Amino acid sequence: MVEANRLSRRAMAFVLAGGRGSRLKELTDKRVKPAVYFGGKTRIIDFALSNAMNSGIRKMAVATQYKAHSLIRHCQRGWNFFRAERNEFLDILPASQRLSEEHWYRGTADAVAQNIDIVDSYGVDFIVILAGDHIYKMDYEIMLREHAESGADVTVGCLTVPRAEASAFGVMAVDDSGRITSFLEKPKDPPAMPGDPDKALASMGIYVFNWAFLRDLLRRDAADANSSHDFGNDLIPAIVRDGKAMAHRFDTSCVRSKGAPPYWKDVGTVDAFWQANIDLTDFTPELNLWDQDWPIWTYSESAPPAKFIHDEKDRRGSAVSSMVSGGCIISGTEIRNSLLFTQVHTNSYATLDHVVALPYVTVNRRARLKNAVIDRGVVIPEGLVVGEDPQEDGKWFRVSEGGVTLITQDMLNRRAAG
Ligand code: ADQ
Ligand code: ADP
Repeated sequence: MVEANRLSRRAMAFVLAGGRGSRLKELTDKRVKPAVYFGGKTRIIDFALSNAMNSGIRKMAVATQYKAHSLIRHCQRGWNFFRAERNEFLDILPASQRLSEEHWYRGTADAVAQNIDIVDSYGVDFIVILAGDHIYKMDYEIMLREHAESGADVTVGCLTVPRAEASAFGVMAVDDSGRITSFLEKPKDPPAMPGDPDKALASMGIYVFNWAFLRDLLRRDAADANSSHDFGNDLIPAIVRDGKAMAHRFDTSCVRSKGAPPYWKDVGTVDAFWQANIDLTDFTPELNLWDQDWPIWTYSESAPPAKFIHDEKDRRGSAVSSMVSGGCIISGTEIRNSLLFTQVHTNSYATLDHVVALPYVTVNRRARLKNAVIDRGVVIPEGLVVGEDPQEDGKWFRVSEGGVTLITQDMLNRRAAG
């Protein structure tokens, strides 16, 4: 039971899930990044939504725009357990040009601005703005409390990152009280943290606002012809300049297993996506999906347990240091350090090594796959070898900078056609 005095009961989560996002290449050809599968059962957006749920928030909205079908279907199937009669819900807000017929969501702030009347109708005091595309576990109640206690106009979630990677983020400086004194969106030359030239303080793109304050700000921003209507580009820098913006350090609210470092990942590239999934097969993974105190909720099909079969020649079907989901059938295949989603079927004499196979993949006999991501529903033909000769792989498949091969059915069809 959630305590009645929790601020999360007076807050809503607004999840931004409408960005184009193209660095995941063909994995986002048909689905937006938040809808991409992650971790064997879940999709990326389940992390933000589960965090909200586990923090005690019972009002959620998801703003969608591009390639939203699989995301909407997933939310409808998996996040339909709210009780409307207790004023609990998850609302899907497609860019439907409700207020003006001129624009889709122009930027992240516009995605909220175009739904001001809807958010108003929820009657909340606080709004927690989240990105739908990060993997992490975080208790937003702690951030809400800090926000309320400091009397800030906005509180921005942040963490330290290597300075060399900081150009991808909003980078801030804070004073001793935690007040943000400067905020630069994606600076070419990110400022370092005091006393630590190799680190920078990065925005996670997570913001807590008093709703009344944000509503006024959004109305003014909507009328500003010079604004790109984006939180990171426009609104946050303006509040740092003219108001009171506080930083909230993720390491005080992250949910982690004992001794593990704070875990927050943007699985925005094929390499990062592959690595984060493979990391789950580690002896003690930094991201603990087994934690019953902070479950990651999702829609999952009902499927029988995974089955491992010795074939007729007594070839062993086995998986070591791997995660194998329900509905999988591993028949005479040797599998190492791999993650298999629901309903993956593999056959005799095949080997999988450091492979991420999305749902409904079939691997036919004698295929040898290494360091690969296989898209949903792909049928790997008999004898296909991947991960041994990057030049050959590159002829048909997408080989990432880090040497991971992404395989989709379209690529295999082109290869089959010669
Ligand atoms: P970016 O990583 O560039 O920077 P952005 O492209 O603004 O993030 O997307 C943030 C979220 O909003 C994503 O979930 C995306 O899908 C969604 N989104 C983008 N455009 C949208 C639109 N028009 N309508 C609806 N949703 C949209 C931001 C901040 C940085 C911060 C990083 C952290 O601007 O300051 O450091 O996030 O990752
Ligand atoms: P292999 O090519 O490795 O010999 P098969 O495709 O012949 O593998 O299947 C081996 C075993 O896997 C079967 O005997 C059966 O138990 C199980 N199996 C295969 N496909 C299915 C399926 N669609 N539903 C249930 N069980 C299946």
